[in-house]
Amino acid sequence: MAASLTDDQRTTFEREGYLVVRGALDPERDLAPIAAEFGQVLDRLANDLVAAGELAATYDDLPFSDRLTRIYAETGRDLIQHFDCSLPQGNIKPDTPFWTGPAVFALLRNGAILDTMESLIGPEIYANPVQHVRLKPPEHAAPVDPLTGRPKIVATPWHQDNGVVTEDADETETITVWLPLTRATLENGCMVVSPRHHREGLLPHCANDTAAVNRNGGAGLHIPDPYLGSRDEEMPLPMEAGDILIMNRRTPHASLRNVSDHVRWSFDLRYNPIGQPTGRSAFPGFVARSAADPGSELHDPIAWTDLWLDARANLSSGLPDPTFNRWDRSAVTCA
Ligand SMILES: O=C(O)CCC(=O)C(=O)O
Ligand SMILES: [Fe+2]
Repeated sequence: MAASLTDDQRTTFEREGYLVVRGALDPERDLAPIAAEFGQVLDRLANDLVAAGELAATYDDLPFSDRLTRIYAETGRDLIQHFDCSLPQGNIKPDTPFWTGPAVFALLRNGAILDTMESLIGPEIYANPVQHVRLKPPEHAAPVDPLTGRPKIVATPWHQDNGVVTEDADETETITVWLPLTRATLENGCMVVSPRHHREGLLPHCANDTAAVNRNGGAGLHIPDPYLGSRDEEMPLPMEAGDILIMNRRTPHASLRNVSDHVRWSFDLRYNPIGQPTGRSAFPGFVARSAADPGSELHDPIAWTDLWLDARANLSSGLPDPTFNRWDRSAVTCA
């Protein structure tokens, strides 16, 4: 295992609930193909928006971040679903967009990431379907949420990843891997963690998305302020392309607002030991690595896309939406 963690790194991870591994990935080899693939997705989207009369020009002379910012600002639309490697949690239609291209699949199967996971959960590794790309636009260009009048896709509110899955996965040893495609800074909305609180169990989360914004400016499913540690414990984590952040499922974390002029671009992936519930059974995971049964590993990006196409067909067939989390919108802690 070329990229396995040292004993020191493992001890730090276990004590702090998170660890940043600097330079775990090679930006040119591991990240550039994703940027190229996303350039094509954005190109198609821009052409479709022009054809639909929603965009004046395709802006194909602009670099990715400027082009996307321009398109966010001009359309006022939340376009993230066109890029995300997951379906949304509800209202799924037969043509709901998502992106599960070969470069994204290669990232999920990245050897250095899987080696890191192997040093924490062993050699039987499942790629958990709770996975996202985040293209957080500069706040001045972000689409406005009609319900709240506030910009959308800005700060991610404080939460534990254990809190955004169903209860069956409470004891699943899910590890989160967060990685920036381009530099993540205090200004453009890097991650923030609350170290050493991961041993205190699952905290209450509020699902009420119109509630007062969380203390970092985020809205949506969040841990109410009284359950969070003190503000001076918050640890912001600026990161470079190539760095990875790994987190325990119970580490409280958030991300800052993007007050810069460019998009904060990241992926968050999750892995758990094969056979343990993922906490999102309506969505497909796959065996990423198995020493016991190498033949069960998924190596074909098209087969992966097919799993998501099947999920989309099932979830858009008119049955009630599955449950995605346990929180009751009217809970007293959320008032
Ligand atoms: O990227 C973000 O803003 C939030 C990511 C996150 O919550 C996670 O990786 O679990
Ligand atoms: Fe998270």
